[in-house]
Amino acid sequence: MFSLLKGLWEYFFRKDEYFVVILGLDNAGKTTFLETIKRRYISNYHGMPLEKISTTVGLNVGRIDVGVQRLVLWDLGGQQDLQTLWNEYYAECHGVVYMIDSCDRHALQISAETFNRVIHHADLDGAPLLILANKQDREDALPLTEVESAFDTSVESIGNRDCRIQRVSALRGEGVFEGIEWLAQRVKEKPNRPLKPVKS
Ligand SMILES: Nc1nc2c(ncn2[C@@H]2O[C@H](COP(=O)(O)OP(=O)(O)OP(=O)(O)O)[C@@H](O)[C@H]2O)c(=O)[nH]1
Ligand SMILES: [Mg+2]
Repeated sequence: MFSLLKGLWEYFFRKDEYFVVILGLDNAGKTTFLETIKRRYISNYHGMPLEKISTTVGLNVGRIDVGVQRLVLWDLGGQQDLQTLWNEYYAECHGVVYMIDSCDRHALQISAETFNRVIHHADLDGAPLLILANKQDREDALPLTEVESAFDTSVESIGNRDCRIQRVSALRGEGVFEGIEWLAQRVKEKPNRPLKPVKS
């Protein structure tokens, strides 16, 4: 009887855990995005003021519950010498957030090439891709159509995996929640690798 009740308890209160990497060049706004997400989804979370965030050298982790799903978000440093560490996280990853600085015209092409390299990695086959054109609160931000055209060369490599590109302001929290909820839905519907159930 006890094991039946325990089984039922676990069935109803079990959360599936999905791992998501947040990638993009340095200064794109990845850590700001993660902090904004944590403030929304973690009750009583008091992170550091957004304007005090500095460049990431290691890894920032966020665990959030979106409905019955738990997302573990890995925010990695985007500086060039740190990018070599990114692929150490791919083997466990269910989804990718790729962050672009829409105001940095000079870095846009490099960002697109970096994205192209990321999506060619075999460990990310089938992983849904959420591409965020960030800093859209600024007047000098490129419109989404211009950001999109820089990423056109990746269309073939994206193939039929789920992909969404949208405008956001990580700083103001505009667009970010719709984005993360879309990704949560996609990883749930078509997981690219086995899940690790966790208890509430
Ligand atoms: N205006 C504006 N500034 C932003 C936005 N998101 C981030 N920033 C600013 O961009 C700068 C870099 O933000 P980070 O979140 O540290 O960028 P990052 O991608 O984590 O950078 P690395 O850790 O070096 O890879 C900071 O000064 C942020 O305040 C945004 O949506 N709008
Ligand atoms: Mg960072």
